Amino acid sequence: MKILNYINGEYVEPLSDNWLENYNPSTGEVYAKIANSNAEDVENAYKAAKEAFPEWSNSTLEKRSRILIKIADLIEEQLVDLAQAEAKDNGKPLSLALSVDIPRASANFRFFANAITQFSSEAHESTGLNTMNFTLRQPLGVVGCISPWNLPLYLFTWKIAPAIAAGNTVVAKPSEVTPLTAFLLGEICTKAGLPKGVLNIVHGTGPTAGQAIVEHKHIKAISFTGGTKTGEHIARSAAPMFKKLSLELGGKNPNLIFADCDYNKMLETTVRSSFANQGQICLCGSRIFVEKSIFEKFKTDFVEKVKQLKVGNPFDADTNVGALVSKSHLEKVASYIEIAKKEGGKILYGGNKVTVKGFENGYYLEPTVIEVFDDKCRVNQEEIFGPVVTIMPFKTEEEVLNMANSVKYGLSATIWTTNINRTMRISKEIEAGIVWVNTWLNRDLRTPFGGVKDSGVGREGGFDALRFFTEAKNVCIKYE
Ligand code: TXE
Repeated sequence: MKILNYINGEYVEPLSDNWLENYNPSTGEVYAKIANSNAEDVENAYKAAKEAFPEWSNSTLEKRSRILIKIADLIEEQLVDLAQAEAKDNGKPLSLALSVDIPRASANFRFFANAITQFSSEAHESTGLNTMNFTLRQPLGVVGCISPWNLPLYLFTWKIAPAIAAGNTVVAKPSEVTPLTAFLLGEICTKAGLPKGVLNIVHGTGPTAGQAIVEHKHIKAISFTGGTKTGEHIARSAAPMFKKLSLELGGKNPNLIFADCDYNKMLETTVRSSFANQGQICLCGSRIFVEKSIFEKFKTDFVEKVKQLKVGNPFDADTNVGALVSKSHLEKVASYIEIAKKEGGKILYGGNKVTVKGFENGYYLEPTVIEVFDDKCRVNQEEIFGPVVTIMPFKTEEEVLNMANSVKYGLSATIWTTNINRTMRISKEIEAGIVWVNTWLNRDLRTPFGGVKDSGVGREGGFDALRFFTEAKNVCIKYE
């Protein structure tokens, strides 16, 4: 199988005839070749996008909205095929792709199809001066969208949908580790009647194809989700060109568990927030802080629940934890377990690679729970991005807040308490872009999504995304 670029509404081979190998992480086998595109392919994608821009940016909102809804419908119709593709390409449980990834990809298009019809700009009347100001919000032109491997179609469409809804045309690159569903999206867009060149999908590596998008002189904005180091590199390349940048980067999110919480609900959700998608979600709560009075009970109950998680092949209906995305990522995550041991952490459960019968070469790891004794240790400070969590007790609100804020990241935080005063105090003081109280991964697509500190800059979601993908222009009219 060949994963081709989608440029100007057609599937095309990379000009260099260079290919990468695409692995199935649950078996460790290569099952497809991926176009290894270079700057020339990106240039062709840019040209198609540039040509499509005038007509698309002047199309009616009704037309754009109708096409986006059609794309959403087609994704829904192809739910099972797309979910199977995602599970095969990424290693995640099929059940998760069926219930979360693909429905959310469809929801992204449906949401922005509606949002664009409600997006409006401001007017400022300077009373007494006979002046009227209004703001035009115009699409930027050709924009770049670069996405990671953990939630492939989900995050790819989270960028593309608002970009095209706002009237831009796009050059997009999915992760070279999980390109399959992005490849399938091309055909869906054609079927939905998206005009040629509005969305162009280029496959290839970050340093070559990705970098060519970032460095392209006429690509006006970059919306990126991925690792913090890559984000830093992209910012360094794009900032001198004065491009608009939205960077959604890593996280090391704290869970603050107080003794007065709804214990059972907390326990169940904390298992999910620790190990969903093999812990490979930037929003996973990888640092668990528990109030001292319930710490021992929590440890026992949590480990008991984690033991019940079944590590297995993504296609088994009862699999809870699938394969990690790649061999190199498995090795990276496993190396942190060794670091934890050296640092004096106590492995309460897991820590070993798993051999799954019939899938012996897949990249499986036990869900791992580590008790740490110093919140400054590396496993508690660095993003591991796998099925590994740390736990620690705390005595006071002040102490836990200090520990929660002690990392360089600031994406999300989860607080478990029934005390409304404490909820407010912590929500205001915690360094995070998203705070969940008594819930996790509860998303309303209208809300601003993004992080502080090394977790990125900018906000996606709702009108924030539409503002990012448009330029505000003030028009000031003096009248007599
Ligand atoms: O991501 P990369 P990687 C974290 C996680 C993980 C680490 C590294 O800790 O272990 O990042 O993962 C493209 N110019 N997250 O290396 O490289 C790349 O091709 C332009 C958190 O796999 O950041 C891919 O499409 N693009 C995260 C995308 O960037 C470049 C999700 C992301 O890949 C590029 C994934 C360049 N120079 C990993 N270099 C989250 N926030 O959810 C790479 N890319």
